[in-house]
Amino acid sequence: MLRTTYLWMSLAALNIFPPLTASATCVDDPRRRCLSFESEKFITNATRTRLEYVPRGTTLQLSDNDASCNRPSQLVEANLCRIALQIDTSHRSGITFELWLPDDWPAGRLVSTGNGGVDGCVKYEDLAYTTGLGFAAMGTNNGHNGTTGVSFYHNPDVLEDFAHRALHTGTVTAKTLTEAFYQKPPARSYYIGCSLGGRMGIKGAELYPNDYDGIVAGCPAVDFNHLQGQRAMFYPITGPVGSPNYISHQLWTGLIHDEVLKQCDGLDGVVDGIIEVPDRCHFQPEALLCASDQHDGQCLNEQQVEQVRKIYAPYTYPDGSLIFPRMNPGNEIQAVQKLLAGAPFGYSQDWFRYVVLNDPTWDAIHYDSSLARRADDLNPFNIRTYPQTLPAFKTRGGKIVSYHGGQDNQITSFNTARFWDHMASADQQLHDYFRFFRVSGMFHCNSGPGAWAFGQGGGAPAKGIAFEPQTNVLAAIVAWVERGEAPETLTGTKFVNDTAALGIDFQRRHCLYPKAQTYVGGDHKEPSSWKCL
Ligand SMILES: *[C@@H]1O[C@H](CO)[C@@H](O)[C@H](O)[C@H]1NC(C)=O
Ligand SMILES: *[C@@H]1O[C@H](CO)[C@@H](O)[C@H](O)[C@H]1NC(C)=O
Ligand SMILES: *[C@@H]1O[C@H](CO)[C@@H](O)[C@H](O)[C@H]1NC(C)=O
Ligand SMILES: [Ca+2]
Repeated sequence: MLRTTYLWMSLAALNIFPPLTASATCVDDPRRRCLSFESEKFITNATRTRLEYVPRGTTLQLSDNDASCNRPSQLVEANLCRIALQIDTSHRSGITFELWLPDDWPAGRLVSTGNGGVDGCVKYEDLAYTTGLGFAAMGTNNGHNGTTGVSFYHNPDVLEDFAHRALHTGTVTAKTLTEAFYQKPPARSYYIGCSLGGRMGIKGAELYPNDYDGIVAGCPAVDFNHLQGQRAMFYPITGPVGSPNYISHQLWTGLIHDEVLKQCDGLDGVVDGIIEVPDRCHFQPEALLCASDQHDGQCLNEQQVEQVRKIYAPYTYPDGSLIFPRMNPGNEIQAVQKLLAGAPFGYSQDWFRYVVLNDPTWDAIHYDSSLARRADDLNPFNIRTYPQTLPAFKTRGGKIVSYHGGQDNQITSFNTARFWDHMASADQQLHDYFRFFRVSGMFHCNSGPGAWAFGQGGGAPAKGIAFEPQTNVLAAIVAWVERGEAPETLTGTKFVNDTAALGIDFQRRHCLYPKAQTYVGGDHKEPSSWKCL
């Protein structure tokens, strides 16, 4: 600050700029500080691609962003300095790096944001969300542009960026530049991400324990190689659209989903479209088997029942050992869009084509479990991300909060429970630094019939709820790191019609795993009608 003021005074003394009124000077200072910041000088092998001062309320046009990222513009929620660099990570790879530095930075918090799928897309919505809360915020393209994995093909350096290096490079760079810009280092460093981004957070704790004080790792894609195998499994089971015994979208959404709810919704004592405790739901598809004289199309034949049974079963190798836990029942309406669409699942197909098999023509219909083993044996750059202990992260006082929706349609929540159990089996005190909340009635990372909005980012509504540890997961990790207040529950909010402006429909206090949400009577929309037992 002193340096900028001095610079400004000396430039003014040289009469380079026209005279300004006192108030104009105030408004102008942050802009000037921003536009004179030569970020690239602090970083090896970096090229500046953007430096702009962005006032709150600006809609940034992201016209050079890869179209497949589907982020053409972003509303900015704070006055900030936007810095973009291109940073080499090797002679044939690099990251697109964005750092947004708000004018007001009272708490000195830095947050790094994650990516999704197999993508290379900066989550601009998370940069906007967190800078709106006063964080300095960083995001990268994870080493490549766009939503496919084609860039991995014959370029292990791009793959290494994706596995761990892009985020770490971005985080270290962000720390350096944040300190240079504000003339003081970040007081705390956080991470927020979901799905692949959840895996990135856990990988950070595993490989770079000093990067973050607090990590929000939503619906994490941990045990990544097996996850890609499991998600490739569905297409050979369903076959392409129109295959013999193909189960149509209509049957999934109209018949099977309704039957899942019929069997499982009420198990928690309240028929509300939400399966509170998915562990208790063991869907029996034979209930839908056609009677011998039934010809109305609202039933399944034996082969279809067998398909559904396979789809909901734990995924195992031929010897019976587990590859990946079973899917979440109740996700059908969303799952038919991708995993059960009678088409290859893009992320898995890309992973096998461009990483595991090096064969861009490989047809995902030929997937079988031997390829899950092959992927996990290959395990490039240890992307697996399935640690049993995180000793260095724990020792330095790092904290992790994870959450996972109980009706997830892309990564089963049973895997996050398995992961937490896996770590708990090596550390009786795991809750001291790693807490997992099961969010009932949430699909993948957001949306669903449950109380699913809790400040997780990714465009989820957060304005209608307080930035408090009870109701906002980012506030929860901050409170845990900065004040030692460990979260006991995570209150989710269901907005009317999922629209914050329409007000709150209901809230629910999601339980700290392994506690289970339990109805104790009264209006089911009241949080007090439920207890974590
Ligand atoms: C990715 O896109 C950015 C623009 O958003 C561009 O500057 C960069 O060169 C691209 N990177 C690659 C590897 O194509
Ligand atoms: C940075 O650039 C120098 C000089 O071109 C090169 O020797 C070095 O390998 C580069 N480092 C990285 C990480 O790309
Ligand atoms: C709820 O949202 C749907 C879909 O966005 C919309 O068609 C409908 O009008 C909304 N209803 C209300 C009450 O706002
Ligand atoms: Ca229910």
